[in-house]
Amino acid sequence: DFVINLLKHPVFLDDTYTTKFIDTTDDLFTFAKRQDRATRILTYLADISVNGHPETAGRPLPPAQARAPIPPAPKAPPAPGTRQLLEDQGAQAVADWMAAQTQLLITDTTMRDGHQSLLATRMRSIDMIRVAPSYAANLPQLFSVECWGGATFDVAYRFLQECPWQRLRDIRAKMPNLMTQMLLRASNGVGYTNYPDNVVQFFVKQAAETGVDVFRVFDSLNWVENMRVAMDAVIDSGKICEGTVCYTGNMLDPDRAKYDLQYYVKTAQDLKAAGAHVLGLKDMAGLLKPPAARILIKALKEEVGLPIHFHTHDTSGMGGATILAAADAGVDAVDCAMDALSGNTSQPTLGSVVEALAQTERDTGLDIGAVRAISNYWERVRESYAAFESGLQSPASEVYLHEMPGGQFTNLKSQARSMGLEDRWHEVAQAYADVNRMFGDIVKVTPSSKVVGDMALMMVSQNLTPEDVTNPDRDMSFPDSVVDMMRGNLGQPPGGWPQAIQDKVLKGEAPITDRPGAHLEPVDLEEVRAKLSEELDGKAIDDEDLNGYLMYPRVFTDYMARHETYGPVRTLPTRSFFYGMEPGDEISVEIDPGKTLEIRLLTLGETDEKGEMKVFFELNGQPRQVRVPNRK
Ligand code: BTN
Ligand code: 3PY
Ligand code: ZN
Repeated sequence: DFVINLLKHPVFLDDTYTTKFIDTTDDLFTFAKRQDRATRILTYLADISVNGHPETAGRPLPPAQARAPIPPAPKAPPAPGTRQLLEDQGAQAVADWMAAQTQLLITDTTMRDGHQSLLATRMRSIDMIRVAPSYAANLPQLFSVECWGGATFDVAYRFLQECPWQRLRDIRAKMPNLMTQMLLRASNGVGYTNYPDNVVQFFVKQAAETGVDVFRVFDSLNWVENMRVAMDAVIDSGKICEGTVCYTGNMLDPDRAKYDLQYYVKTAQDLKAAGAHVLGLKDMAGLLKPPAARILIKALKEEVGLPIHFHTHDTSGMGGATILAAADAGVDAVDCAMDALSGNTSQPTLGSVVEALAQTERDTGLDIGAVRAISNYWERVRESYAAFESGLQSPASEVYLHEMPGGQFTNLKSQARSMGLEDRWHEVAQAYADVNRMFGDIVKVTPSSKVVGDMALMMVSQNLTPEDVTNPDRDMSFPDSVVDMMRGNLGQPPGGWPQAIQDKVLKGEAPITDRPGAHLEPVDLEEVRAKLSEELDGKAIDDEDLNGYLMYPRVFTDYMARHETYGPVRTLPTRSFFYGMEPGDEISVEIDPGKTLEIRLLTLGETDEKGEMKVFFELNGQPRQVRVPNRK
């Protein structure tokens, strides 16, 4: 029946359909027991209302008196911004313009790193899309809005039951004058492992097409050799390639001479030679101190000659000072998060940087009133995510000991909690530092940071000292991620891996020392597409879905299966998504532009002998009931 409906449908006949068409065209499903989207959404709401959401169980609740977030009204039609410059004149013109500016350019990271670092990456698309028009209208001077990549890609599928590509497409459409920005882990794509070259190329091409303008490309060991495939793909797409060096260690400390000024200048020069339009300086843990920033930025400006975009985290509480020092030294652009999602493991506070530089030659040109109004929106949004707050109470200088990235810190802490190690957190921090030293002092950022974290947790949980781990006479098995990294599968750190620990981990197996991608066969994309389509009952697989599958096969197919049951739950308000509804509650859900469901929960019925509960709704004024298992 479905196939007949599909074959007869006018959109199908004129060949413009995709999987999105099937998902958004209910009349294809009117034949059968297969449920329409409204019923699927009611099923989801009933299930969460009866059983709760597994991710918020036992976690702090949003404040009882919390009010719905209302995005600030757009003050004017969006003025032309960086996006127009990119579209009209291309990537190099944007880079030239950046370098010629006197104002300090600002990237807002709230929609990516801000919530990745404070709320375990759990922010839902609807909360971003609703405020995107306010950004476009009221802050057209922003350099870019970081809203994609990093951990947001898999978390969207895995935990939020939404399509990351759709998020990108929607944000892009609502901010036609601002450049969107993503974080790309070079050959590791948006995953934790090295992908075949053609998968990386296919992913970049799709991201550019769906809506990314600026690609911040980094490698988790700063190995430029392993960044070229991704960088070339970005350059070929016509978008901006921000070739990025990660900052680690302590540049002014002679005992950490591996990462000294010369190291950064040389790596930056290599990135320029590899074709970067802009130099990214990524201080993922927030280790760059103000005096070192002055020296480093000045040297990079003079000796490399690319415009510089600086990223840091405020874990130490010193991030704002480092930004001001970098601004003094001539940095071109910096990353900040909107006030309500800034500070601690997130980026420094956007409004405060705007205020600090107002009436100086580096005045950002941003309207501080507009910043505050948008931040007030985020403040209310944040309340709905109380379950994902880390409980971190203050900045801490301990970050200079452990050097954990801001995006990993709260994550590792909750992993430690789930292993019963929360009250030994400071030991985990010390072990993390010890592991770094054992591994030869490496850059720690996804995925290398995850490897260090895995090893640190193992040491604390098994009460192992660094001497135990390095002792060649003491046999032990290492976490898979450690073995994989020592095999060379994340690439090479400067100077290679320390021989003794590598030998111990690999137990005689020979590592690779060239690019991991050189050992991976290209994937036959059409063959994978056909197999996936078959696995999904003949569903048409477009390039976005195929890319999702290539990055995360299981995560993607699990998502698709749940999508069959629950429908477009991305359109639910965040409160209802995580907590369901109470009898008497009423919500509006726009499942398509102009197509709104008015949903009211009437009552929860009895649980029957099969353990199922009947849940009574009113849907657009009509009574509807659905049955869901009562698992309580
Ligand atoms: C809807 O809102 O109706 C659809 C939301 C779910 C996204 C589907 S699932 C796979 C496919 N890929 C997309 O980008 N969107 C659809
Ligand atoms: C990521 O790769 O997700 C990061 O945020 C690294 O800092
Ligand atoms: Zn970051």
